Amino acid sequence: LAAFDWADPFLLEDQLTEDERMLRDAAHEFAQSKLQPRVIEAFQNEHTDPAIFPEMGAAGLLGATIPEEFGGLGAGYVTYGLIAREVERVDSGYRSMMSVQSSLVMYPIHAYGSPEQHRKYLPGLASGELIGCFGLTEPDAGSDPAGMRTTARKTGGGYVLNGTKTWISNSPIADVFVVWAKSEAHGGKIRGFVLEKGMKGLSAPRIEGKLSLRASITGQIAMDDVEVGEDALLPNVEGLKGPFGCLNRARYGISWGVMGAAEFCWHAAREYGLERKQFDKPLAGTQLFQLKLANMQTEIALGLQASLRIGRLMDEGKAAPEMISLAKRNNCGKALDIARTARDMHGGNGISGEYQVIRHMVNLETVNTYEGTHDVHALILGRAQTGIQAFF
Ligand code: TGC
Ligand code: FAD
Repeated sequence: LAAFDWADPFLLEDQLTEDERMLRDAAHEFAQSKLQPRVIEAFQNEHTDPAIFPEMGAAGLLGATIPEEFGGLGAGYVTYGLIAREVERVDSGYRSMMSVQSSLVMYPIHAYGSPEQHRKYLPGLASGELIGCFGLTEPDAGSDPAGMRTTARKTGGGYVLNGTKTWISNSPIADVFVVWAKSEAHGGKIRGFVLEKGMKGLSAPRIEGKLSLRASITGQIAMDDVEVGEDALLPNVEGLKGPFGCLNRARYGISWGVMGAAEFCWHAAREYGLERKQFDKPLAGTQLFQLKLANMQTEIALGLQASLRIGRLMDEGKAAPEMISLAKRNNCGKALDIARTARDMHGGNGISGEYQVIRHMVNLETVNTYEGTHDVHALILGRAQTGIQAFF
């Protein structure tokens, strides 16, 4: 039998292609050299550096699955997941910036947009010269986006949009706004629109004072009679399947990302326990400490295998949204437990920003909630196996 690699129990490494490993290594190097040095201060001061977008763009991290002709990498979904894992190993907020840009802005423009929209937006979004955001959630429509109130009214040459989106990642610094609205001209169906910073009636105030995801800026999108041309409409999708098509990709990426945050916490707890002595022996030499490390290792190894499997199925066109719900839900919940346990294993030091585990812990509270809460994904899985919807 082969030797056991404690850090990679199921030899995930061997299941990746050479290209995937190479792109993963580049993402790791970028995240550790460019993001890790600024994150402690960024989180402490609730500061988002917009320069991160062009830096990510130059490193090839934006729009990994978008074809090369539009500035993407033309890579598969496993590569996208590996990038999310490396970025979130540093901070969930930085992964959020990357995944909104890639899955929630570039993906819908590519999948549902016109050739003109492709040319106009995708290269700038891929390079990070343009920053994007995705407006689905509203003050009175979170888990139930079908209840949205934002409307698009047809005019002679286009549409007038009215409504408020809230809790929108990147919105205060965004140039490009992918917004979902009920369109009267399409029988009240949900349609996507691409708005641009500076349009009359469009503003994006910042939400201050978050105690989670502080390195990623969040805001509202307020639309007060925003007039757009026909060319702002995403022509190729109608209904909730438009935003959900984007969410499938982002949720999948999150399932990898949170495992990166969890791995950070696991490794930190292990190292801390090997160094720190109490009762004349290393904490890592106690049964309770080892039980916690074994639980972390187990959940991470299983979670990564699930994400890898789904990524391969996505590349083959065989992934179902429920598979993604299962992995998003379970990996977020397990990562949150792991971060909380790692915080505890660091004792008093665990509450200090310097040790970083409490930052991951509070970040993961957001990740467990956005893109469909832990409970909402349970209801999606419950519906799939009983045939009975229990949302209302
Ligand atoms: P339901 O009746 O289930 O479906 C309505 C239509 O949508 C289609 N659909 C999907 N299509 C593709 N992929 C999916 N995952 C889909 N889920 C549903 C469905 O086939 C149907 O199509 P059609 O053609 O028949 O009309 O809709 P419902 O209203 O009953 O939905 C219920 C529920 C709870 C599942 C859903 O609304 C839900 O998932 N809620 C969670 C909301 C959510 O995830 N919001 C995310 C906001 S964005 C965000 O958080 C970004 S944070 C990013 C970051 O910073 O990283
Ligand atoms: P609610 O839907 O009000 O849920 C509150 C609680 O009730 C939860 O525990 C939920 O599980 C539970 N619940 C809801 N419905 C049911 C039910 N039927 N049965 C049982 N329990 C239920 N949105 C965007 O559109 N774009 C973004 O870029 C974006 N970025 C975000 C960034 C951050 C930092 C945060 C915090 C959120 C972001 N969101 C974004 C919004 C996010 O998607 C929503 O917060 C999320 O979908 C939950 O909606 P809600 O906050 O309205 O909670």
